[in-house]
Amino acid sequence: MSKLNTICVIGLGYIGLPTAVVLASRGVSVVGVDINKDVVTKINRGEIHIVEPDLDAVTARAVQNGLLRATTTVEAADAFVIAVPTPFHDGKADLAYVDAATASIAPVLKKGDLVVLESTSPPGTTESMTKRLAALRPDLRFPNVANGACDIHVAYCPERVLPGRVLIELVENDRVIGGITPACSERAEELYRIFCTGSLLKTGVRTAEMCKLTENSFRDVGIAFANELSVICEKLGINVWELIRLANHHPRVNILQPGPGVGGHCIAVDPWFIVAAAPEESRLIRTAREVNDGKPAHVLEKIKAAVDGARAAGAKPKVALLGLAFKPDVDDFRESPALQIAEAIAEWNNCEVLVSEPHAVRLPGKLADLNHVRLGSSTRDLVAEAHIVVMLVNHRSYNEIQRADLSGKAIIDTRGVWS
Ligand code: SAJ
Repeated sequence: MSKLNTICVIGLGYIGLPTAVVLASRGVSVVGVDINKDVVTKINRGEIHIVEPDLDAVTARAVQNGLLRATTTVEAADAFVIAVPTPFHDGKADLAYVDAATASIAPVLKKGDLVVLESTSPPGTTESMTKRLAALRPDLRFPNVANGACDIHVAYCPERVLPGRVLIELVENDRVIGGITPACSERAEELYRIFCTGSLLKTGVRTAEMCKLTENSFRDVGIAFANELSVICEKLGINVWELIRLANHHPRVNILQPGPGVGGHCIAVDPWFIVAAAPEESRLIRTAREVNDGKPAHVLEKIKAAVDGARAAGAKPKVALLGLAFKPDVDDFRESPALQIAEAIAEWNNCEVLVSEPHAVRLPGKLADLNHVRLGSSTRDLVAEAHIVVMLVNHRSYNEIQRADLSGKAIIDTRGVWS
């Protein structure tokens, strides 16, 4: 089988761009494709459009060395990696971007090429993609489970990297590779061997698709357990943080941390792919989603009670909200429960909202341009000014706020920082 000299990565987002850059850093010639002209222009200048530690320097080097080039149209290559979004709306996965990527590579495919789908996808998507390619290119033989012989190899290989550690985890994490046939898995293994130091675990295509969904659902169910415990403990007058610390001393117990809800574009979304594929059977997975999605409303009730209390005492309350990102120490606000909570409070219009978010230069979303919502630069000053302090995201920089700074204020601590 010929070497993979040129690789075309389609979708230059949170996964596609780092993958393209890491491949280029191993001496492979990479063409990155994105429909967004601004993204393409930026990358060709050696700059990046997302925030991820060290990605800027590695991208600049790859572009300078001539190994990474971005474009808006797909070009011929030895391998194609599809890393486009698969949003979930109205109870089902929207595969329009995968379909568009599939249609775009069909005309340039040649005998011996490899096609890998990385986008989070419902089981069966890679097989449908292969059938579509076969219909578009009747001159080439595509793989199917019944007939191993083929001109094009096709596999699914999910990404599993943690935002904030992408360049490390892309290289070091183990990867699951699901070829349509065993020969497809082996061909895809050649691609990941270029930059992965972790184990490359070969399996069937549907198992690989389901594996990604399973990993994120497992975490979602775990967080839901912690979130449900936090609500139970509140009712029973028990400190949930102490309870979890103690229970986790058991050698086979490892409870995750409660919070204001689950955010980000993966864990809050991927379990729905499983629920959509098997609605009747996915009882626990669905309930976990509902528990986690219900947590912001529960936090809001507590904040409302504190605001009503302060107003009854005659004050126009000032509420300090610490953190808006979807999790600590990132600047990503997608599906953020903290942002959802802040936007809901802003709509009440009955208190002044003081926001601390060290990772934002301006207020995101619906919070921008509201007179009664203010982004402060000093968290310490915001806390000093507030009647009510709400810990939403435990960014490292908030360690400077001690319990003593909160004396006389109502505290709603969703992360157990001061508990
Ligand atoms: N969270 C809690 N309690 C916890 C842990 C997390 O409330 O104990 C919350 C966070 O605050 C955040 C959300 O859950 O709102 C998700 O954060 P996360 O750090 O668990 O995960 P993500 O979304 O940043 O990345 C996940 C990872 N998946 C798993 O750990 C199984 C990552 O490896 C995946 O690559 C990524 O999803 C993805 O792209 O699918």
